[in-house]
Amino acid sequence: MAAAARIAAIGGPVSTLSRFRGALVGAVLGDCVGGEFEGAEDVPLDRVLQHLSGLEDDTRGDGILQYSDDTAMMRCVAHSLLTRTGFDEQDMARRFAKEYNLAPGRGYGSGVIQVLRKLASPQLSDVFQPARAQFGGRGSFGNGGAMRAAPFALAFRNAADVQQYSRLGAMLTHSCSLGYNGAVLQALAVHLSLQGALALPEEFINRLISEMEEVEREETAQHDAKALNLAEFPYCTRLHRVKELVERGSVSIEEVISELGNGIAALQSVPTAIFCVLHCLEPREGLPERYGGLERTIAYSLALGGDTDTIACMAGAIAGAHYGIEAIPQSWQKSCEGVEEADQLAERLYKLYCLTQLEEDGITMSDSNQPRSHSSNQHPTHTE
Ligand code: R7I
Ligand code: MG
Repeated sequence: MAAAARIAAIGGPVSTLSRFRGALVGAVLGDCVGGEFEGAEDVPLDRVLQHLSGLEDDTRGDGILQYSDDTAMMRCVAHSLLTRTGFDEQDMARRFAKEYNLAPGRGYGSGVIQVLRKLASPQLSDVFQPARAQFGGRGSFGNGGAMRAAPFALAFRNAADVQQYSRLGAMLTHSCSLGYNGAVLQALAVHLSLQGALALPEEFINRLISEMEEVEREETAQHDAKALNLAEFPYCTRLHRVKELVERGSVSIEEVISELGNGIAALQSVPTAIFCVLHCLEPREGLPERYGGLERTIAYSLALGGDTDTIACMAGAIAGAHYGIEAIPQSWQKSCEGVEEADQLAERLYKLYCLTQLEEDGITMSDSNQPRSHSSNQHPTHTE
């Protein structure tokens, strides 16, 4: 293991830039590597390890594992935040539609395709409207908003902005609160991880629970939970379960799946991804000793089966923000399409992030450098 990776593995200092790069590269890696087992019900650990050791084979060529809709949409989010130096719903919606049009075969969810087609219409003025029409007017609860949420944590410095804009960004396709609150939770987890909060895992999960308590107190969240026959505060309930499972330490794959889920719904995958990261902070039986925490997290996410690419993508972003880019094996990076671009986007988002620090410190910069909202409709309502 390289010296920097060793330092990251033992929890030593990881630079903020390294964390930014780790977050986006980790997400792309999880998506590409996880595609192999997407939808599989039973994934033996041996098969996961065989798949991962195949990445170390130099003769297989670069970029052989292609990314899916998770990365395709995450790229759109990052490009939009950078180009508009903040959130601009029109620009982001246009990019989603254009990307889908250019490469429709990336494995998009069957419902979201209708939204992306409508977003392509030049006549459309309210870009949140197509998402509101989904699933009989309730909106999607899929994990498509959460899978692309990481760049919001890199673009905005404070938790309130991360929450507000990750929510709006998700609402372009997912207007059910279970869908967009999954994106808020994922963005908050990356936000905390970028700040080194995983060094104290219990505080990390407690912070997420208390933030989500506020988020889920909202009337729409309460209403949606009831309409879908879920417990009140569904994300908080799952996060408490995550905490219990982490505290227990030894837990079977079957228990994790039955307690947290491994499905395409955001509620059945975002808390699961957070669990994967927390569980793999320590070495785990069955995983090679030479693996660092990032490798363990990705391998473990794949072994859960189900929506493996998306769970590994989300876990990869949170873990990558914790361990930093140096912890991600070069051979793994080389095997995945889109890693280089993700790395460049992370560096550019880091520069934007640093500029806002200067702003906050009172050093005047041009207005155009400050992340902000271009949103004309910051709080879209749920009525048509
Ligand atoms: O959420 P979304 O973008 O899909 C993302 C997933 C990721 O795993 C990707 O890797 C890709 O594989 O798909 O797409 P949606 O179509 O909005 O939601 C995904 C699926 O969740 C839908 O196709 C439905 O099966 C289900 N779903 C719902 N079913 C019933 N009622 C989402 N919302 C509802 C609902 O309200
Ligand atoms: Mg998926």
